[in-house]
Amino acid sequence: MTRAASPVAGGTVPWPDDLARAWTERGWWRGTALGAELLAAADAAPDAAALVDGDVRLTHRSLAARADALAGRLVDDLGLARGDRVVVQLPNCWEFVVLTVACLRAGVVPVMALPGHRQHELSHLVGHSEAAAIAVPATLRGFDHAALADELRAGSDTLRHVLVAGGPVREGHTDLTALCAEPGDPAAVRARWDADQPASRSVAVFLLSGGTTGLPKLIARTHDDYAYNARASAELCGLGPDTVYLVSLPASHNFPLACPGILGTLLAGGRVVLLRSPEPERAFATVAAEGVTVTAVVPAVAQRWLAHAAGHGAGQLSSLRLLQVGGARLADEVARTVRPVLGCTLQQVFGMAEGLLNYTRPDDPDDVVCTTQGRPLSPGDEVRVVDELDRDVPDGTPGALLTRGPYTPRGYYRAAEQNARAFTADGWYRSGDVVRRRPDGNLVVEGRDKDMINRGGEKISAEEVENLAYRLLPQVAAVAAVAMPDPVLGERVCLYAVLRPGTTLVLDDVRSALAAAGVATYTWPERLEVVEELRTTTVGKIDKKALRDDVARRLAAGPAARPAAREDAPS
Ligand code: OOB
Repeated sequence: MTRAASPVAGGTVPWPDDLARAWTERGWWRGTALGAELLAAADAAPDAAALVDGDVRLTHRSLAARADALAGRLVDDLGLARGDRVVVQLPNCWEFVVLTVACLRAGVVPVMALPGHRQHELSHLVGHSEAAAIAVPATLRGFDHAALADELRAGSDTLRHVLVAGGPVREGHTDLTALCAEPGDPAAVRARWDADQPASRSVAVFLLSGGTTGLPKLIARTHDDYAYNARASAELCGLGPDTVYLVSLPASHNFPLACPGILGTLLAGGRVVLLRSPEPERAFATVAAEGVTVTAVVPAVAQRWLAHAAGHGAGQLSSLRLLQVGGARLADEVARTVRPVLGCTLQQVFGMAEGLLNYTRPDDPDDVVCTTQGRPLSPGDEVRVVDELDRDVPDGTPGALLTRGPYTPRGYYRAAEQNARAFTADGWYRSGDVVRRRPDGNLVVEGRDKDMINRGGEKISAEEVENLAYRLLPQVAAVAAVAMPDPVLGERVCLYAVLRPGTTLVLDDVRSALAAAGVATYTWPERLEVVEELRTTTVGKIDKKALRDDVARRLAAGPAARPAAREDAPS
């Protein structure tokens, strides 16, 4: 039996009304639906290319018409209603963009899952969002997403529809690619949604938190705030109708989605080119073939591109104007090589799905671009750098970053307990990042005080890895997941374990148990240290800093101690 899900609005934490009014008066919030803004941008250059995915090329007119048509089909054929949730787990394909715009037009809320998520994460997302539908590829990298979607549907009392992109489509599933077809009467579908728009303060999309506590939390981004996020980012980056933006990071991540990403490029009347992975050979050829001007990568990918260019030259990148790098800390030495080796301007981006975006500006001096992670996007962004007692520290002193602003929500979706910890009473988000503010306002990320592991931009909750270890491994008496340094990805997961008497455990046991439980591969530990005890701090907490130092020492001790590293880089 399916049941009706509860309304989204009940689970969100709105901004104070006086601020919402002030931001509207300043023109940051436009009081319109993001889908309507996208269609207005499409009207300005209907015949220009908007979307390129392999052989598929859609004009702005076609993208808009397909999105409006799909919005109608979701409502009329599938019975979805405004405010219903759709978990979106698609690779970088044109259907992802049509579906996202369709959802924005109809007021159906996409929940932006990542392609790497598996049963463990997806069942949580479906359950917590009370999703009515899920969109997946049939198979991807050998994994049968359609079969998993069936399992999820069987285990859920809200999930009714499985939408499959790119076929083959089985009995009982809906062909998303077919639903994305051009309408017979574009003017009619357009008129319908122009006349019936979602409220600008309602939820436009759910992004996922990088996660420190357990499974990903949902971040409700409204039409007003997310449109501002994308529009202001596009303006800062100088995007316009001539922009050709390459997406090779997972499109559902905030960075390539709206910073300025897909949405910012479409709002600027530019063209979005989709690639399934940032693998340098294809990426370079695509930049050359499509005349790509802007793209976004994580530091690990930037390093692969730099290495590739060092070997093969950067001639194919001659159209590339701006390379955005963010998601994890870019080393200053690597930053300095971007212009000489790749021949384009570097932009560092220090952002979070929770809102705040910091950018170096395209015309900043080299010192700022290569040694800082930029400054806030909006004059409305408030940033505090504080000590353990939440007292402001002077510029130049590292402290915890707190933030509020016109595109930083005041709480996670339906998460009262976590909100009490992650947000102050007066609405500041505790980012968990340790930063230093320079007198010129630029921030330098020095580290973090949150229990998260940043594997090349993919965020892993240490607590979740530990919870799973306790649940799945009867051998363990105590565990701690910590970041170990890695030259390529920055960090990988190392698991420390104290075993019960008479038991043994090797890394393969840990990984097999996680595989059997359907846990996303990128979160699996890549090294196991079995120890007699876990050192604790004076207050009795596991001393993670000591463990991080310990594994770093062991790694430095020599190749024999290196982890059985997987070859896969972040995709
Ligand atoms: C981006 O968003 P999330 O939500 O996946 O992760 C946010 C966290 C930040 O709190 C910080 O710990 C880390 O990722 N981070 C960086 C960074 N950019 C993000 N740490 C150091 N240097 C940077 N440049 O990662 C994200 C969202 C929008 C745009 C760009 C990145």
